[in-house]
Amino acid sequence: MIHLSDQVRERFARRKPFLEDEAALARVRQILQEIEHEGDAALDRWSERLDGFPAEEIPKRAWREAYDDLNSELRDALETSRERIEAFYVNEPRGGFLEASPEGLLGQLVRPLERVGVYVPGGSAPLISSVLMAAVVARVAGVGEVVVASPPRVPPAILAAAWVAGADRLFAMGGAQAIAALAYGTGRVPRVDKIVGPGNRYVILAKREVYGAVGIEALPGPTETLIVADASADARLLAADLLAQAEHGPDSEAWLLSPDPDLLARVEAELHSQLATLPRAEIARKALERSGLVRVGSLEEALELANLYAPEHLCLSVEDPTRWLGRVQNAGGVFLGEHSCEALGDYIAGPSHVMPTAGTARFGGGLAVRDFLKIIPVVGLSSEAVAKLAPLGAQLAREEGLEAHARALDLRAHNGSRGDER
Ligand code: HSO
Ligand code: ZN
Repeated sequence: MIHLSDQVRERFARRKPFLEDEAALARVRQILQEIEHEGDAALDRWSERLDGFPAEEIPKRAWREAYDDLNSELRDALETSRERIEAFYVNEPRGGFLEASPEGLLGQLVRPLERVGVYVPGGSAPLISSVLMAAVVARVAGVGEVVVASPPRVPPAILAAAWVAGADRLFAMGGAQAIAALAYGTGRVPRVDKIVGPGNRYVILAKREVYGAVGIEALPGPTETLIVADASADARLLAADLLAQAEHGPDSEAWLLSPDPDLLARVEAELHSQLATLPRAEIARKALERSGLVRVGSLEEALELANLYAPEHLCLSVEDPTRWLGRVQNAGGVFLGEHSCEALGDYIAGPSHVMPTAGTARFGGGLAVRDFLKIIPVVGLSSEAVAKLAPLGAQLAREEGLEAHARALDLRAHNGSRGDER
């Protein structure tokens, strides 16, 4: 399981979301087309065929009941998670007007989106935290209506989380059919302006296909972590953190990069012993087979490889982690030191755990308030500013060969002296 750095370099450099599965893409396109044209009938047909149930809206009353049925410790944990997400994002710029210049009114109008869809994957582990990690951020941004979609049967804990997050509507529907319904709208499902949230390959392909009809934040998929560790790290904690990501699914990846061969050997032994009692050991083993432990020449090389891989989660389990922060270029989120572990980030630290995967951290960041806003430039210049700028604009227009533009500007340049000419 221990690789050398040059064995992984090529692989790290070639990462991208799985977008080339032709069979899956053909199926997704069929689902999208049918739902766009037939609406609810096609939505129910695909939902029954793929998930065993027609799509259905679950009323808020049921969310409330699910919440009331939770034990009080779990309710407290959910509330604290929500409060910490709110506190983390509340200072990000939100709605309003950003003034660029005092020459009249020149600036940017910041508007929250009217309606967003939050996709929450189903699968063997119902990720209740993912409801909060997207819906609460949308709420903080001031989104008008937050519509959650999750595959049937929706577990009660997901309903309870939607209640705590303050979502507005929830539909039991999953996969490409849920993305289609949110993107195009059906009789029952309202059309949204943007869809956010992670998913499997069908969801990722569907999100990419509907982009344009609707916005998407990114294409988050199977989770992954990359830990950089030096001799100061605790092998037991490292193994626990690797397994915490590996247990998500066989497509997940968990990497440990270290220049210390003794540490790598100790972590390998720890993985074996911790796997022995892990309920999801089979899944974790598969994920670890796709990833693993890597011996690097130095911590510098580890950081270089980490930037190449662009992990969703970069964990720095080294002596003075803050010192290495300056070297981080590509990562969805950074976790400093062996105690600020990724599992804290998954649930309760504050930042949304919806982060870029599959190398997309090269160009995108984690879900945040700005993903739920749009910015509208406003131009309302004073007449002095117009008189000064219009001749310059006219020159540029004539250089482009666009005479009508130039004339429109000429008329403004003389605006101030119109009275005198008469
Ligand atoms: N690690 C996942 C989030 C999650 N973990 C939810 C547990 N529950 C993607 O960041
Ligand atoms: Zn996780």
